[in-house]
Amino acid sequence: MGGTILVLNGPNLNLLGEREPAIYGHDTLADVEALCRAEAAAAGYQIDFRQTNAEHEMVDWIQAGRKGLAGIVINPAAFTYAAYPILDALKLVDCPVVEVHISNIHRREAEWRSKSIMTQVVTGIISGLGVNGYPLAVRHIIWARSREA
Ligand code: CA2
Repeated sequence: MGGTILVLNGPNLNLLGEREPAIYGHDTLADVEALCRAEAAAAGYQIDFRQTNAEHEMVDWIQAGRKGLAGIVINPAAFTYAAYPILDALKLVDCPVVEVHISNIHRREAEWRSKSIMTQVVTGIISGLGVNGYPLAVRHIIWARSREA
C-alpha cells in the first residue's frame, strides 16, 4: 500500500543523547530517524521526520498533514502538558496518531509529567520503551493501514 508517516518531535529533543542518559538513553535524534526510516522502508512507506522548538510550527505541520498521511507519530515533549493549539490541530487529522514518550511519563519524579493533555485525542500512546517506541509506533500505523484495505 505505502504512504507517508509524519514523525514529529517537540522542544529540546534536538539535544537527545546529550544529557540525562539514565532517563533518555544515548541515542540521538538522528539515530531515532534512522530507526523510523528502516521500519517504514521495509514495508514500502516513507518517513517525514521533523523536530521543532516552536509550538506554531508544530501546529502548521499538523495542519498541512491533516489529509493524506498514513499516520502521525508525535513526541510532543514539553508541549505534552499545556499546548492546547497542538491538541486542537491533532483533532483535525484523518489518520491514526500515536503519542510516543521515550521515558515512562507515569513513573517520573515530577507528577506533572504524567498528565498528558494529548492522550485524550490520540489513537494510542507508547511510553517508557526508550527510542524503540518510535519504530513500534511506525509499525502500528502500517498495521492499521493494512487492516483498512
Ligand atoms: O520521555 C519523553 O520522550 C518526553 O516526552 C521527553 C520530554 C519531556 O518533557 C517529557 O516529560 C517526556 C523532553 C525532555 C527534555 O529533552 C531532552 C533533551 C535532551 C536530552 C534529554 C532530554
